[in-house]
Parts: sequence; structure tokens; C-alpha cells
Amino acid sequence: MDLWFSETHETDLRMSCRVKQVLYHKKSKYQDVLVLDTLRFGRMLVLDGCVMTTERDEFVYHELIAHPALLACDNPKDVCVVGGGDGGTVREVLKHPSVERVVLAEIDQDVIDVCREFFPGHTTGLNDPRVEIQVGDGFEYLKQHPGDFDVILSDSTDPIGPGVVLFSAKYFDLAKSAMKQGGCFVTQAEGMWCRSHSAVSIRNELLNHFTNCEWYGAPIPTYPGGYWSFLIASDIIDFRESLDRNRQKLIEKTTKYYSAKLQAGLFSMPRFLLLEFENDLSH
Ligand code: AG3
Repeated sequence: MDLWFSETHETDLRMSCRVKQVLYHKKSKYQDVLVLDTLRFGRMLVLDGCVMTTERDEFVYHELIAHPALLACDNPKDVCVVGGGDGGTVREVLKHPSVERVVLAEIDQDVIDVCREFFPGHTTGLNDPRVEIQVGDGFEYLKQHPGDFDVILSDSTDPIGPGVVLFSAKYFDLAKSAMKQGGCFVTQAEGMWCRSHSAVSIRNELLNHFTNCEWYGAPIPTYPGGYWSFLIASDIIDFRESLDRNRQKLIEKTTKYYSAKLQAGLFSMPRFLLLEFENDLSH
């Protein structure tokens, strides 16, 4: 039997993976949840038809959403992960010895349960005593916790449908007020080939809320276009300067993608993308 899964991006791009077996497929209260066993990438979590994470390439995304922010921040203690029910981001955050508390604010309990069952490598951190799981709307959670966090990591789905709110001006306002002085915010910022215009507008919005904002990217073969991006923002931290090198040495021993050398060039984006920012600014 020749079974394939395809994610269709907008109307003109389809990326496919050969599937060994469908391991789980149900509608949760919020979305369609699918777990596949694929030949090339191992187990794959798909929400509403969009690939969220796979066993083989997940480390790129999870290391990069967490470590640049945690290392830029001096002595991060309280961290909030919004979304991220698969646990991968929490696992990376817990590697930082100064971290005392990680709140996982995930709306869909089913995603957490399914990932505990099918993605043990992602969810290793979820039983750590420093982790507090808050099942509910991340937006509401932040509203109720002003000034609580050193770092907020927005590990969300795409800015379409229910995901739109996690890229809105209102949300960035809330994230800012849920942060301590000198805190730092990261959001996944969509694909470079398919939605770089989205990164440009998310960055413009972030700059309405924070003084500093940097864009960085990484190859993630299972996401549309294969090249993904992140935005990191703060009022105080200069991300090109501020970095805890001792902690970086410790983290580097545990990572598969992130390294000190990679960090050195992290914010050097390819010219075709820089030009998009410049063109946008000149409009
Ligand atoms: N969250 C961002 C995934 C976006 C992928 N988009 C897509 N496939 N259309 C990933 C969650 C991992 N913790």
C-alpha cells in the first residue's frame, strides 16, 4: 500500500511524506489531531492539516525558539510557553539551570495527552516539578499574570483561523505587560519562502511594542517551504550583544542544532530577505 500525507499550502504548494501507519486521528474540541508514522521523519503531529512537529527534525525548531532568548536574558527564572502542547519547547527551556518555573499555557488538553502518548522524546520535561501546565487560552492567562515572566515563548500555530490572535497587537501588548522589566519575547514567525510577508508585518507590529526586535531563521524540512523563521523582541536587551557565554557552553553540550558558532551569525539573514524588509520600510 502506498500511503502519503500532504500538507497543502495556500493554493500552489504541496509537501508530501510517505506514511507507514496512521497512529491517531480524532477531532478534539478545538482542532483535527492526527499522528502519523512516516518513513523519513518518524512520528509526525498534524493539527488541522498543518505539520506541527516530527520526531526527526523537531530539535531545530525547539532549540531555536528557546535558547537565543534564554541565553540573552540575564538569569531567567520564570518562563511562559504559549501553545507548545507537544512539550518540545518546555524540554529545551528546562535545560537552563536558573529556570525555576515554566508555565505551559496550551488550549488543547488532547494535544498534550496525545503527545505524552506518541512523542515521549518531546514530553520528557512535562513531569518536571518546575513545570506548571495551564490548560486554557494563553491570551487570558497572560492577562491575569502581569509582570510575571522573564521570557515568553509563543509556540503557536500559523496566523490563520484561531491562531490569528496570537499575532495581534493586543496579544503583543499583553505579552509585554506579562513580562518583567528587561524580559524577552519570542514568536515563531512563519516560512521564508511561503509567508515572508507575514514575518515582515509581525516584526513591524512587534516594533510598535518593543524597542529591539531581531529576525532569524532555520531549515525545517517538514514545514511549508522548508525554511522557517522566528522573531525575538525586548525593550532592554540588545540581542547582538547580550549573551551568557558560560551558560551557552553548558547548553551547547546538549543541543543538535544550536551552537555558539551558529549564534554568532544568527541574525545575519540572507540578502533576499533583508531586501524584503527594506522594500517594506520604503513603502
Ligand atoms: N508550531 C509552529 C508550526 C507552524 C507550522 N506551519 C505549518 N506546517 N503550516 C510548531 C509547534 C512545535 N512545538
